[in-house]
Amino acid sequence: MGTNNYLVVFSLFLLLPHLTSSKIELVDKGYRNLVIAIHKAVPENPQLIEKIKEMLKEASNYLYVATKFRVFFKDVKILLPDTWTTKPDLYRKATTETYSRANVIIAGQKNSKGDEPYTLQYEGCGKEGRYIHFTPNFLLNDKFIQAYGPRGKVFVHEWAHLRWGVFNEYNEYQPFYRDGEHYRVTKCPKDLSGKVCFGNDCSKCNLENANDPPKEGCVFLPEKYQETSSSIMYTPVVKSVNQFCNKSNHNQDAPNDQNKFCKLKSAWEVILESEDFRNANEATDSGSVEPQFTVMQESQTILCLVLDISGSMSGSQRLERLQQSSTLFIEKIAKEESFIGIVTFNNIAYVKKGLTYVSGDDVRKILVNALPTKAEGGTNICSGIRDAFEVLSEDDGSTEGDEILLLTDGEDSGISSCFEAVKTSGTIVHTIALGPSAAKELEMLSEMTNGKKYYASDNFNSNGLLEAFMELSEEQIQLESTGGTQKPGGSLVGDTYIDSGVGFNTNFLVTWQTNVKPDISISDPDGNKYLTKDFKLEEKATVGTLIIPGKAKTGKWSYRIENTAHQPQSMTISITSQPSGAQSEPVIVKTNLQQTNEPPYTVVIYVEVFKNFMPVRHANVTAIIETANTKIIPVILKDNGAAADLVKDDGIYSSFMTDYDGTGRYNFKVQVSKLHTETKAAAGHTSGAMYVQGYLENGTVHLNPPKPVVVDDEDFPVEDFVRTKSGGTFMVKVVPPANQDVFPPCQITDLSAELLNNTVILAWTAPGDDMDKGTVAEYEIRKSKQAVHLRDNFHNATQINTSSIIPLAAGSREQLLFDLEEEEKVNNSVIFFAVVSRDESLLSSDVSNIAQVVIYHPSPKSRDPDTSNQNRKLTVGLAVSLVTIILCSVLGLIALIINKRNSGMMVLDEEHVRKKLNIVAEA
Ligand SMILES: [Ca+2]
Ligand SMILES: [Ca+2]
Ligand SMILES: [Ca+2]
Repeated sequence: MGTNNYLVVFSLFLLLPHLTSSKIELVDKGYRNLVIAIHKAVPENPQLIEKIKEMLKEASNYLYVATKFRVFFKDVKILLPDTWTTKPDLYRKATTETYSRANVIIAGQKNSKGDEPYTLQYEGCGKEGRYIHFTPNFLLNDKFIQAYGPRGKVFVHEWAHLRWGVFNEYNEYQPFYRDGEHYRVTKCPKDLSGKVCFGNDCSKCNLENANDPPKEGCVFLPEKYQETSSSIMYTPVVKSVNQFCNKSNHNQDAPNDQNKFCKLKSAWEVILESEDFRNANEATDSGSVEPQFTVMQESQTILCLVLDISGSMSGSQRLERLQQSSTLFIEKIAKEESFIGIVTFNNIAYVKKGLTYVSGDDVRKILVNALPTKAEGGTNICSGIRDAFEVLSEDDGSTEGDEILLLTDGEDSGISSCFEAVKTSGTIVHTIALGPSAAKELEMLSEMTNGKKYYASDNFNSNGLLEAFMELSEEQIQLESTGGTQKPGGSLVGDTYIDSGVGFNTNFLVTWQTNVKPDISISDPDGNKYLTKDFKLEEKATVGTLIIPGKAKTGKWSYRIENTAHQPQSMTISITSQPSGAQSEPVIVKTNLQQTNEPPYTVVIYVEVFKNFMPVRHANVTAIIETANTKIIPVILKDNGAAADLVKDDGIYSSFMTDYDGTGRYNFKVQVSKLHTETKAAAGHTSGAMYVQGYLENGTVHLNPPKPVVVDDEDFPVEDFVRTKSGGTFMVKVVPPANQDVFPPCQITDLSAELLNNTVILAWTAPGDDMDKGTVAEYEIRKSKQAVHLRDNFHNATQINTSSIIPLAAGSREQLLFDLEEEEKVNNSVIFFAVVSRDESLLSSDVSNIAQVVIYHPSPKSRDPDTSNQNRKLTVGLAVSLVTIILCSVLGLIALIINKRNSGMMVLDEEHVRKKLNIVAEA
């Protein structure tokens, strides 16, 4: 019925990709344009450059073998920060490469896990990750090679996470799993040889007794030299390992992320399905795979404002807002010692100010005075860009590495005529589309140059234009940005919170609409007030700024802005601050938005909330989406490991957006806060290389130093904070028909199963009618003795009666209890479960993750009368917790069966088990 119609409609739904990191190209088997960037705070050390080169040379060879001669690293760019000494003879000037868009970052310390390399990866199986993170220490210090493997091989492990979206085959939190009457090591492939040892003693750890799980401290030590060539996603420490686990040797039983997120598929199968290989046949070895390196350095900012002054700019107070925001940019955001030029355009372009060295307030004033005050005529964006190229060439005859900030409201059919010139210019172009009519191709300029792209609606209250300008500053952290229309005598009132991680150059920026300035009052945490007279008011623009001298006091600040005009007017406030430089790193928020171009054509919003690269948990995160028709759609994002959110408590907050409002440019920002709640930053879930505790060589145990202890949450308290982050713009080209249900419920990813006596307890987070919104109509739950059967042939598996379930709203916890059938009560057998949900339009979700229970009757021997009371309790706890699902919700399990203070070794936490039993009993 509606389905065909729906497909036709959506076949036009080709959306611009939301560019998030540098685009790596694959040409003739060689990856090009891989950018490895060193963070500003890393002390200058040319040896780091050599170590990066060494690592990539080794990685290129290894990758070539691992992919059976399909790909290697052809062209690698190493980007140095501007804090390092400039050496024009050695380092080229960077063009469109930036640290924030780099594929690999070399930066500080990650978290309590110290120097462990990892890849930030949270969009799911087969999806590209965000970046790989190495610490300088990891690159410089050879002691890590023992535990992680040679750096080049580790790089390929991380590369597989980043490029192809495969996951780890080890599980730090669940190193062993029950398999019938035995325990097995969580590894791939099963035949990777080694021994499970307790320190040097390999006789104490018995895996052959289902009644007796491996003791705490028992670890698997692989043989360093063996025949097995798999697997890189387990560990490259073993010398012979140079392949990924494939269809024939993949271990589907291991409770690892690869099985969990990739539906029991092997890493190699997922890799072969990637765009890199989908259409390629096995290749033959063809010569040198040594990468070429270009060492580049960030340079001072050389930027040209390119401002639209066509006739339409005089409408909707666009020109006034352009003045407001450009003034702010020149006065507050442009860095001292940078160069700025100003070009305006309508039918033709005008150079209003050539490249000007920014030093001191007087120069800034001159630049502000050159801003346009009149709007008339047509729109020719390319003429503006061409004049900007001339301005940007004034310093060195070149536009390479320079930037353009293009602001336009205009339709311009000729915009593509300068695409080629822009592409070859080496200039980064940031675009701001103002109002609903700007040329559709505008954002292409940003995409082809790694620039940022924003959309600001004509809604004066939404502050989009100022937020866009703020985002162009690397140093400024936005705390608050809000606005509203006030009646005469009405006030915009609110609180904000300045945490100790920020506080320098704290800037309160107030805008209004008419020539009647408002009455402003700002109170610091001690009640001291800053009034209108303390603000610096711009002559031409309706904007006032207040910079708090020194470091703004930590704590709650309040503002009140009263409309003193005789007519209503719109007023906004935006509060920004800079890192205080204290020991405490500020909380950093980043946004990421993905549009799918296959059914069900959803938008997924992700927000990363980190402090010093550690996830910040339990924050309130809301995305504020402004549609093309200036409708505001708030979307609450969760870090609960359900629906769009891959992993619970990893500092990534996620949600689907299904609520469209017309085609065109949408704009979004996120508000993140943590006020009066306990929030901790903690060592979170990561996709990274495994720290191997030791290895066997000719039968002898070689132990590595113990892995740095995972520090407890208590060591990283996060104080109250607020943040606002502009996410930029995305284009919606087709919207679903308003009267048709096109969105199925989202896939359930956190199904868990437990067995208590003979009762199975299934639990999951409810999806909704439309992805994660609303309520589903029904659940279909099936079971099988084989996990793969449920995955591949769900509808033929045995159905479980779900008539007792009345579905709850999306995000609620659902539970179903039912008894085992008599014939299922076979000791040491396994039953798998999966769920599909449907909405009232009969649209079905994907098959959920697969959960399992192991039927296990403790033998009478284990109830030995000699066993102490304490031990008996443990045995009961054991019976309950060991049958707990293994394939899903690995992290959720940790709390139940693993005492995390013990480095992830298996220890039954009695209290947790008892609590769990009580919960179940109450239910
Ligand atoms: Ca230049
Ligand atoms: Ca998450
Ligand atoms: Ca639906």
